[in-house]
Amino acid sequence: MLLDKTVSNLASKLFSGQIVWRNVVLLLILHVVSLQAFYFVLTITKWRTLIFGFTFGALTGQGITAGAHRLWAHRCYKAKLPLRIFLCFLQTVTLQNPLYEWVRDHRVHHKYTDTNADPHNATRGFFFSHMGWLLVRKHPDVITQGKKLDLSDLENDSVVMFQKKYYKIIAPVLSLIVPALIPWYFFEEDLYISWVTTCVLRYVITLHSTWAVNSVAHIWGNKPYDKNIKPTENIAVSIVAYGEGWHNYHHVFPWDYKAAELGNYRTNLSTAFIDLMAKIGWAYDLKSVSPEMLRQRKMRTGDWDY
Ligand code: ST9
Ligand code: ZN
Ligand code: ZN
Repeated sequence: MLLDKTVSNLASKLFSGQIVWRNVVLLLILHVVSLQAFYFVLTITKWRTLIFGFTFGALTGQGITAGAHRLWAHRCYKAKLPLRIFLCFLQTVTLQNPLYEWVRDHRVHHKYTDTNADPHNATRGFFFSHMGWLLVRKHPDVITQGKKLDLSDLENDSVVMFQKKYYKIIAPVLSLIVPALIPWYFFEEDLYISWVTTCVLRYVITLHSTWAVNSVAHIWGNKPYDKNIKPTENIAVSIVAYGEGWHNYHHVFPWDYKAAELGNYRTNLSTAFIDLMAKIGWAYDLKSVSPEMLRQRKMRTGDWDY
């Protein structure tokens, strides 16, 4: 069923000339090289390179979750300048579009979830919502509705606007060159092995962890807060995406800095990070939902059949 939908979606795009072949080719190369990187990881990559690649990659994930998502897209909390710079740096390394664009697409996703105006509309099937949406032209409704959004908070944020202005230069350098130099210089790692591990494999893993929120957590899982929408609660996604898989909750209460009702730190590493930042005073005004509001909403729209 899902496969049928994917194949027919792809076929109709193919014949209407809407496939963006540049992206198809780039993502294909990226995935083929990442398979080679995986083989190296199992055989010849130095353990220090692995530790560096894993730790650095894991940290950059916070640039998406605590940064692009909870700070900039939803304004769940406020952050002082050093934290905004740090999160912007991490998000830049993930090479997932400038914050301005990332946030704009995400806001339109929330406002028009799973309709034509949603960039990764999950009613178009698993593959489309996962990565297919980056391989084809956007539905015109995404652009029309996106242009109506208020993005003045981003336009007034010097960190976001600086990144937007220089993104095409700084992002490839920070994401695809600098990380490879570290194991090469400090651990005498072979430069190519260092590159495929710390740049290509790291990038592919972060992309799929992020994309899983739009695909897996819009298809599989339960709906304790609103049974009438597609987003679900999915623990596997929460683990790989630092707490962003409690997605039924998140779509109902997008302003909650925890993006979850319960979510201990193990399944919500972004909440752990934001709490830590609040302790040192770099994050403040953390917003969350009151138990009473939560109870009422669950009673009204929650799915009690699971
Ligand atoms: C990537 C992003 O992967 C992933 C985001 C996922 C979000 C998930 C969120 C879930 C929660 C957080 C989870 C975190 C988990 C983290 C785990 C960590 C361990 N509104 O875009 P164009 C305008 S990126 C208003 O070219 P096309 C636009 O301004 C990966 N306007 O559309 C422009 O106008 P103008 C790397 C909009 O031609 C015009 O429309 N990147 C909007 O249809 C054309 O824009 C890639 O792979 C809007 N929403 O092309 C591909 N959108 O000219 C990058 C557009 O006036 N993208 N406009 O400026 C592309 O190549 C293209 O965008 C395209 C569409 C081919 C996809
Ligand atoms: Zn969603
Ligand atoms: Zn969101």
